[in-house]
Amino acid sequence: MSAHKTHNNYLYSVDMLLNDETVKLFQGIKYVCMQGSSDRSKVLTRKLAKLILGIEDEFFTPRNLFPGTRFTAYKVANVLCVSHGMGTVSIHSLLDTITQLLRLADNSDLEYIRIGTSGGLNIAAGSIVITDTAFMPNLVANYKMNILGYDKVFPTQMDIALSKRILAAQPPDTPFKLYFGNSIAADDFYMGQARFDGVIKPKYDLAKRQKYFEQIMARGIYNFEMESTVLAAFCNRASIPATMIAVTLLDRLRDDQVTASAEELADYANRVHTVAINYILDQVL
Ligand code: R2B
Ligand code: URA
Repeated sequence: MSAHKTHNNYLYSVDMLLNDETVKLFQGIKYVCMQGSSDRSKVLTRKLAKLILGIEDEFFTPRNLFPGTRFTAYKVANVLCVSHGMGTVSIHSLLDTITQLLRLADNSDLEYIRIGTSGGLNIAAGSIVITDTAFMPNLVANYKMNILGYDKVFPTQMDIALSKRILAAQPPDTPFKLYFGNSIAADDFYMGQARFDGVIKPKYDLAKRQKYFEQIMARGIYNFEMESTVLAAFCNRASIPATMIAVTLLDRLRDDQVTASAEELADYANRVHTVAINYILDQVL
């Protein structure tokens, strides 16, 4: 690594000193799969090891490439499976950090795919939504960030070509519904997603919430989650193709609580992995 490439030699969020040895670990990456949970990232890494490299589970122990405990990164073939925590603030730091690292490691042809969970709007639990454009909770299709006291807005269109390639890689007999539409990145899981089951009693009532849901659906938004705006905004500015594949855990027109059984939730988590894996295998093999 040459000194002129960066003015940082320590990446705080992942507690990593940059030197030839650490940067080398991140060479040869094309696909970056991002999930909130570190455990789910490890599971995906194991599945990919088996499918791409033919390595059985008992012979493969994914190794976290980050020394810190906040985020994790597991590498398998040309895929990096990283965790990003919860919410726009968390994923933003991870996106910057991982992009610095991947660029230092001379990866120039990258694709970022967030593989997540969400609350659906008027679609069956267990459906998959691939995001076209991410909306803020005020129903504007951009990401607003305050820099030096000034509000700045950034476009939040995901990479359509990447989303289309992912859709095209799915078999015709996929046993769940796949939608291509918009998503909304909320500020939190409770009032930020118009719930009634948080600790603070909301001032809105069911009728007001229904009106909000209708305004959301009128914009072609299929699901609530908490990171898509920043993913799109950051990747647009960094010129990295990015999209999001999210499974819905419930239909928010019916429920606030996630009532799916442990088996159903495990099945939903597998679905979203399967969609990403179908794409990566289609490209890699
Ligand atoms: C989906 O699920 C998480 C909240 O439970 C959040 O990270 C998201 O976007
Ligand atoms: N993740 C969310 O952000 N919202 C939901 O309703 C479910 C998962």
